[in-house]
Amino acid sequence: TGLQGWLRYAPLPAEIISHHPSFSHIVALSRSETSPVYTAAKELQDGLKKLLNLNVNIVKTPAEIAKVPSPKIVIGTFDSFSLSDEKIEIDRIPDLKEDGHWLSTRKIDSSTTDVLIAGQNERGALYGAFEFLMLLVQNKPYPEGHTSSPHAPIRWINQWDNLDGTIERGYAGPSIFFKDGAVMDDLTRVAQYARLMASVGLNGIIVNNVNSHCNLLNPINMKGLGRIADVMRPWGVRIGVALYFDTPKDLGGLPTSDPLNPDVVAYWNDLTTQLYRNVPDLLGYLIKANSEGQPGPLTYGRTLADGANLFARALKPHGDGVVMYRAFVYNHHLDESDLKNDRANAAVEFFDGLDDEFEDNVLVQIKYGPIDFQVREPPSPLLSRLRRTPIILEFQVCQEYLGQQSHLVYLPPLWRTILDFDLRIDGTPSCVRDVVSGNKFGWKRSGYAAVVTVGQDSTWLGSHLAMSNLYAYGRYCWDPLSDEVAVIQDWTRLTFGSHPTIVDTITKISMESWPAYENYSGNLGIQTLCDIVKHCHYGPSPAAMDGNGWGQWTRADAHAIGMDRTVATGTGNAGQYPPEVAAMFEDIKTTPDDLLLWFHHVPYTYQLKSGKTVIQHFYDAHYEGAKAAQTFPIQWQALRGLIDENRFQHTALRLTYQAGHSIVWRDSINNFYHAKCGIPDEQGRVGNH
Ligand code: GCW
Repeated sequence: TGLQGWLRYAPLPAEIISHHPSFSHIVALSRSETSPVYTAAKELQDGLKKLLNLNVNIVKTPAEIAKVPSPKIVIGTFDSFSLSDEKIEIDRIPDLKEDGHWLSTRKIDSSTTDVLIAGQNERGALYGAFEFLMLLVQNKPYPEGHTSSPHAPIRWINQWDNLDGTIERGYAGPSIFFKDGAVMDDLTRVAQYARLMASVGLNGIIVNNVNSHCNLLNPINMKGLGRIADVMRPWGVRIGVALYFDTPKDLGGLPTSDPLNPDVVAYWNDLTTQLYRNVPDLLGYLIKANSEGQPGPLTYGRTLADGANLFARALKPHGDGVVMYRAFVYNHHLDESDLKNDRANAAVEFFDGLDDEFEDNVLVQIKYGPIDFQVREPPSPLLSRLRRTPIILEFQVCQEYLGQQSHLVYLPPLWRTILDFDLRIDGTPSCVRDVVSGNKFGWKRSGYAAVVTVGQDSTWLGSHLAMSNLYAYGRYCWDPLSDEVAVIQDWTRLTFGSHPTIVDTITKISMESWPAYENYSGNLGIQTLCDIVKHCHYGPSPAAMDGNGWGQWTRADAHAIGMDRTVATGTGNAGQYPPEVAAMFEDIKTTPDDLLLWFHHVPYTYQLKSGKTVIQHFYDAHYEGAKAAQTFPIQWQALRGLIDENRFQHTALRLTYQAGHSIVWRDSINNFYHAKCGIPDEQGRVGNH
């Protein structure tokens, strides 16, 4: 029951069906059966059958088209509309961006109306078809002359799949892409994944883990990658790959992988030519280098720009392929005894002075926060530093530090803290979303990537409710000003149905989920207090958040807690932001409470703006968070009988587990800090178990 995700097309009630025209034909203005326009026509055909019980034929040759009676649906690009007899007044339609679409109707007579769906390109037409279907499912009115364009051109997914079929940070079974060192023979699930992506406007995917392997580009896998691209292309999804920097040495047998060595350059050029033979519309290369043990240009005494440009030049002769060079470069053997050491400083330090050094097809891919997908972080300061080099902002849909799909955490409210943050670059309005879209600095190509580790599990991510985050990710790439309540309501209606109890319950628990998780996992910007040392990043382990080389620290002792990141007395990280933001974080009085311990080291008795002390806030927040989570399985009971038993039970089990685990979190963390500082809980709850 999970495979269709939010694209279920459950039959509409008879009284609603009777209000819809009985379309008999879909006119696909496309000759090719692998084009996204034709895919759209087939999707419409399938949707109309399931939703309205209509048997609709697809026609595409001019002779057939001429004979088709109304009411019909006509779909194509603006260009194909102009070339056909299906004329529309294009001059009156506002300009659309790449991948944009236009939905409208054409009145034939008093009782007959055609539906028109036009795309700025073929992919745009497919997105228009999905919008039409989603309006239909939700019984929302069909718009007259409605246009929609994406906010950013890059709307991509990063899978962290390994060639052996395992998935790094995957919580839903083995890979749908790879098995035993090679691309899977059966790519049915890959096509279904592309369909889900297309339905929310996602147009690209990097199919393998950033911790890559040289065998990715062996001759057999080159062909396999070609097959993946062929399966996803009809859905308007292009593929790219993550490279292993030492491939010249480890696969090519060269003595070095030095990016300036002519043999290395020739090797990558050749490999790239071969790859383009199999994937002619390759998106490009994603690079994790000099990070967490990966080799990279610094290994050979070269700069990060030398490394990026090596691949950029290899790609250039073949098309519009880009290098996505990750900013996630840091020393993971950092010495905590040095109070100046700070992993949060690493990205700006490593990329300092490189803004003018990259080829024009290099983008820097930056995680949303300076550390690593924590429950709350300020935006990465590097987001304010690059002007010439466009960026990709990296989110994480798989909830590595956020309960790994065993906890419901609806992510858009967290994403909005980043997207809506005004960096005040040059003292002017600079919301992160406007930097990322390319508007701020006039970049032509920039946008979003999210780590999504779907696997073979029939729920895709390991939990039905976690899929709201994948859906929402697409919606936010398209429109970062989307309302998070409206998005979860849409997803719920599409996934579970429109009954008000269903929509209200799922909306309520989803909206309560991130605040609850923050409350019981790590407050005031102290990070998700999970197990860093065992590397599972799951479950409470506040002790593991110090004394590790990873640089994810709290600096908690018997008296005080938090990282001093000020310029005056700390690591200087606050000073990496533009002046107005730097001043806000430098001063403890203007630092918001929810990031207090991210930027300041304070006694447990420090008084917050709320009037509470830090330690009492900890105690109270952990009780509040766990209390909220206790209500989730109870609220869920309202859905019994309103949705299918299978998804009801599957979700009930997870929410019950979450409720229990939130108590484990609450007590572990409260007892840990109580033991550390000895300050009693004003309400006498902590330490008495
Ligand atoms: O969050 C960390 C993860 C690693 C991951 C790394 C990265 C793929 O714990 O598993 O490696 O980030 O983003 O490269």
